[in-house]
Amino acid sequence: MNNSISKILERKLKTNEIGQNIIFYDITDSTNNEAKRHSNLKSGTLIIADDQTDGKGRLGRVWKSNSGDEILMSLLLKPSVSPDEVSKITLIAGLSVCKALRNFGAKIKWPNDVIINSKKVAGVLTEMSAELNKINYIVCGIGININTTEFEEELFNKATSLYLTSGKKYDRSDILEKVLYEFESLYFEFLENGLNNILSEYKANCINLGAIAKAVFKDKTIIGKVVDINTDGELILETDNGKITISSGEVSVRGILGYV
Ligand code: BT5
Repeated sequence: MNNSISKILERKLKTNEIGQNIIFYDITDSTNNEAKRHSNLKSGTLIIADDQTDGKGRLGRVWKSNSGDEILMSLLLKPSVSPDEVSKITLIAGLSVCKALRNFGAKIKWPNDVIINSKKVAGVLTEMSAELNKINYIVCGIGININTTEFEEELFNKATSLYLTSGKKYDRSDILEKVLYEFESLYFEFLENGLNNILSEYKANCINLGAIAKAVFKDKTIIGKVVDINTDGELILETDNGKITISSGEVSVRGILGYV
């Protein structure tokens, strides 16, 4: 992607607010950091980069990229919602990517992974700046592996790209346009009605639902059956000791035998 991506994308965009202002970098530390540095800009601003030197996952983890093969993007958002609503933006972003990649058979692994053929093709990292009960801004970062031809050993068994699943290369601006379109409609629906009207679609695309899962916390692991996701976007796990409710902040959810 070179700076012409912004021009190409601008022509393709079917959104009203999301992505209407685009900032492009050949390389930056992290588009999420870049969005924070541009937090004075208007809501819906899109930061994209060809590569990151310090790509971030959740809980201090690293997001890997190969220059020019992925979509590395962050949206700056300034909704009037309370800080405890912010984790729901992660679910919306995951569902947007899943819908944009529906032709590839993409599914969601709660809360933030998009999966094709049991491997991760995309991830979402949502961050915010807030005061007591007021949000200053949210940064919703999304990484999608598009034309990546190979992954290093550590990711070999759990990561995939659109190229690796289909054998074809894609114009990243086409995929990006679809993601922004899906995101905008879900985001405005969320601002009106919360997750109420979104949840059934999220659940229909969620591979954890009904599966036995391991919820890995900092200090413990809990195994149970995923029986529901509630309107707060939390996972309900049925364990030997009854049902527990898990919010996305401090947990990784894994399949009982492997990553999914
Ligand atoms: C995520 O974290 O999945 C959030 C990823 C968000 C990345 C975007 S890129 C644009 C924006 N700017 C940033 O700096 N970040 C956002 P988490 O659930 O913690 O998953 C991280 C884990 O996924 C790592 O520990 C690896 O195991 C794996 N991983 C790393 N790079 C990957 C990749 N390119 N594809 C698939 N899996 C990857």
